[in-house]
Amino acid sequence: MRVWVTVPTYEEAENIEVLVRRIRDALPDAAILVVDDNSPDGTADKAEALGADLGNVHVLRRPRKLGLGSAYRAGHAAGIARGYDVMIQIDADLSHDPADLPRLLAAVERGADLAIGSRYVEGGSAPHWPKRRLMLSRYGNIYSSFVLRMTVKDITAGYRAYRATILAEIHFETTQSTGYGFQVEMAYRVVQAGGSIEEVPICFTDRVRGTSKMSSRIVAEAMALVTWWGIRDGVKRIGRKRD
Ligand SMILES: Nc1nc2c(ncn2[C@@H]2O[C@H](COP(=O)(O)OP(=O)(O)O)[C@@H](O)[C@H]2O)c(=O)[nH]1
Ligand SMILES: [Mg+2]
Repeated sequence: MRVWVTVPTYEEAENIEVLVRRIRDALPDAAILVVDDNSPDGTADKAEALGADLGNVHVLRRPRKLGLGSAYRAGHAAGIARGYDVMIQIDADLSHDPADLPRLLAAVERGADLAIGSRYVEGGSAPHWPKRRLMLSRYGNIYSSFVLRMTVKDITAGYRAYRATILAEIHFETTQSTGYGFQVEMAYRVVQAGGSIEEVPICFTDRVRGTSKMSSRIVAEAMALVTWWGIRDGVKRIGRKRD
């Protein structure tokens, strides 16, 4: 299968080179796309220089910080337009270990439409995460799975591999989330479309260099959207029962 790896970046100049090299080591034939939102620290220039050296590394430069969801939409769309079979997304801050890429890909090759690198299945972990972040993530997951009636353990995880056909089927380009809610929205759509999801255990190591772009606004957006989808689809279910 031809693999397209999207790396969203905002101020990851300290991480991008190590990350891209490790992706290349793990999946030598995969194409890599860095989607950079005009990082002031010159991340895009670094990625471009690296691409000239390694080959098959592309850079999409966007004019300003447009959000993580929007970066993934652009990255996956570029891979689909070029006819790739599997679209992978991985954070640039080395919290997702590229050495896990073959296992993620293998899950799709075995038949999964979406493989999620999961912290919350057996064998998964997030050992160095500050307690506050871990709690936020745990509660976010519990809330989302309750409201959306999903059994996925790590719905907010950003380390993923999608089969191209499922992306087309769920019309991923029409998703609404600008931030982290994108992960939930996409997993929810896959389930609604009858797609299969496999959670692959990973050890999530928190970033060592650079700073997190997580903000309370992003959390609020995700919570509001999840609540809205839950209500909207709950009303639809009741309507169907009445008919
Ligand atoms: N292109 C782009 N990348 C982003 C944006 N926000 C975050 N990222 C990237 O998305 C990934 C996850 O963000 P991070 O700050 O590590 O979030 P955290 O792991 O939840 O603390 C990293 O690779 C960031 O550089 C954005 O607005 N645009
Ligand atoms: Mg991070």
